[in-house]
Amino acid sequence: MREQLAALREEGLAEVASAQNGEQLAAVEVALLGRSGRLTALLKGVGRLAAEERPLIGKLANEVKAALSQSLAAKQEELAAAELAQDLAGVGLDPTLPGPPAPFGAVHPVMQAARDLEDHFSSLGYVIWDGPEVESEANNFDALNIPADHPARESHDTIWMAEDTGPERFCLRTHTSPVQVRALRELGAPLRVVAPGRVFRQEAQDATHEHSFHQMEGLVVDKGVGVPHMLHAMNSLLEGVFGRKLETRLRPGFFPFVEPGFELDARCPFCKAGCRVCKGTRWIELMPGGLVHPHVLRSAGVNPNEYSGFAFGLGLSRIAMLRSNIDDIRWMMSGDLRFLRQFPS
Ligand code: FA5
Repeated sequence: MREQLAALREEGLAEVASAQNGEQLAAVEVALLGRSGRLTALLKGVGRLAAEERPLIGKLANEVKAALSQSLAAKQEELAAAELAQDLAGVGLDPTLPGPPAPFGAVHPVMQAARDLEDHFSSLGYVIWDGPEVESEANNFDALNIPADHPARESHDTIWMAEDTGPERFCLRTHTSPVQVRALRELGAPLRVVAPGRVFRQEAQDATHEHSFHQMEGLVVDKGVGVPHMLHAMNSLLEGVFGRKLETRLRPGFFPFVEPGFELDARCPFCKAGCRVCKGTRWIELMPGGLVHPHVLRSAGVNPNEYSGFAFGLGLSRIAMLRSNIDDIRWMMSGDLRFLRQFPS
């Protein structure tokens, strides 16, 4: 039986090698290793062998089977590659040519506005600073002089993290102002930073209000900084981002972390006599700001007798709306390609 197995191995390997295509190879496999194939037929004789011969023959049979299976697999790969090459040659395809270009996305209008503003402020010597979207209650409210009973801390305005995270409470930041405190603590005074980023509020949505939107914080702290410096920064940023002078108005505004506080509004570009975007007022609230409250400077370890500063919180999503003529903020997060394709970068 040893000789028969050796012969099966030699002949089998030769048959595999001479197969011309997949069909022939399949037939060779069945004839060699199939249920009624030559190996099975041979092994039927094992029962007639002496008991001590049987394990040796069994081992040899396994080796033959493994050798034939291996060569069948290798041959199958070889034939498949040859068939593919033939198919490609048949259709005149050059596999070395580059494929069709992948479709490119574009930069979202909010990010386009953010990048332009970052360029504008970098050119004025500001540092771009980043803060986390999950923020501590201490940074989001306490350090900013927002009192413990301020309505903004209520759960219908602020999205709080689960309360079992420890003694400190965390929330999704409701504005980019906590980055003022973080930047001051890390960089110290004097400093000039802008911090773009996403913020979150429990908000009834409408054409100008989203629950997740973008702001850009600005903070300048130095000796002798005052309101004229703030106004210059605000107006120059609007010119930088719109490429022209916008009609704006400044009115008093209250924020616990600035004193005095202001609101800068821009003339609504969508109407002449009031619309749903400006809610009939002809003005769009764009950018509050003011002189940094001494409490904020002190929370960050800066001496308010030595330094003063201004801060502003720009509604980046609203800037993008005005700039790109988008009359409903809800388009921004819709993920609708018909909307996004209108803003190639
Ligand atoms: C603030 O968030 C203050 N942190 C801004 C600030 C910074 C004041 C520094 C003083 C000094 P306010 O809640 O008004 O303020 O939001 C700032 C701007 O974000 C608004 O003028 C508006 O343009 C935009 N904004 C506010 N709420 C929404 C909303 N739900 N959806 C889209 N944009 C909004």
